[in-house]
Amino acid sequence: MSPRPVSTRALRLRLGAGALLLVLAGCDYRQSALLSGGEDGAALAVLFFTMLTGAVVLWIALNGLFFFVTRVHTVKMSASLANWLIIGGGLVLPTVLLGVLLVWGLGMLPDQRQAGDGLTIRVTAEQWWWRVEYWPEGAEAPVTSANEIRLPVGERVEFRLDSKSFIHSFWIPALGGKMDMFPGRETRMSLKAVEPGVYRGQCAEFCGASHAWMAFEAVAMTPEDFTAWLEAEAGDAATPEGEVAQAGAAIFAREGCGACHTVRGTQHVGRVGPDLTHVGGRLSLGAGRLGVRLEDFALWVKHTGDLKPEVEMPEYDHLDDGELTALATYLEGLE
Ligand code: HEC
Ligand SMILES: [Cu+2]
Repeated sequence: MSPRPVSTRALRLRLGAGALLLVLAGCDYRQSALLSGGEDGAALAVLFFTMLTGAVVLWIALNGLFFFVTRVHTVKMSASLANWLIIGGGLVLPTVLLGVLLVWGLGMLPDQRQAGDGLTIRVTAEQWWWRVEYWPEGAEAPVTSANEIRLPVGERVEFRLDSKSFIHSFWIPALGGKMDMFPGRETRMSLKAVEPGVYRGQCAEFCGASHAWMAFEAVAMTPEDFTAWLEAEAGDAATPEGEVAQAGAAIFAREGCGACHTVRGTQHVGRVGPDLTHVGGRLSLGAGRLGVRLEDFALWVKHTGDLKPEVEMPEYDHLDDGELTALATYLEGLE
């Protein structure tokens, strides 16, 4: 039996629906600029919806007018009425409307950069990950972390941003606007999260082969949870428990991972890659590339370059499965 012929129209519809599904499959509500988990995001969402509403109203009005004069009221217009329509509708109205929008939009910019309430988070963009330092008010040394931003709700947190070698852009859509990160020049912004939750940030400036894999989790926590978390984050790494984890720690030392990675409380003090002191307590691995299950750690170490093109970490594909499991157990235990 031959398959039922499909009409071109049905085919188009199906293709359209398929394409829409594909686009929607990319949706991650945690990374929506319309979610507004914070004060700044909410202000930008209002701006967006106002502009959207304005655009829809104008579109309907203009098409309505067009329909009216071409189908309903097809008498010839006087030249002076036509002139007034062009001057009023084509020049004065858009100038006034766009002017108001411009002033309103620009007026929001200083708010996005207002001073914080005490906590400063320094973020340096690297290829392709985020070096993160927490500076509570009056601190003499930072608490170093990576690839995750945690912040207390109800407090305005100041971000100081820069970059090691390329231009990147720091963006947590649900919390606020984006800000470029330049090598050798510090930029600033501030964010006030309101709703506790896990949001997603993403580099918003094309920076090379793994740009799309340069993301992070942003966790807005109650102030009490945040204080407890920061205190734990400031502490040294947990000592490996159990034979497998200890074997993993030995492999970590033998393979020279410490040349690039710091694990506080051990002899490993490398600064080329992310601080791994509490890597097991993070929500993602490789700047949002993988999860943090045991398999993810093993996969990362063995297939780094496949997972992230041009990554600045060598691949350890000479390790056998037992060694990889041991290493992964050690890393996962670094909570
Ligand atoms: C030449 C420097 C270098 C060496 C050696 C190195 N790494 Fe890395 N490592 C990096 C860099 C750079 C990244 C960040 C990659 C990215 O996400 O773009 C990274 C990321 C990681 C991450 C993810 C961290 C996070 O915050 O998500 C883990 C885990 C890791 N490395 C483990 C290891 C282990 C285990 C070894 C040894 C077997 C090792 N690394 C050796 C440079 C290195
Ligand atoms: Cu980028």
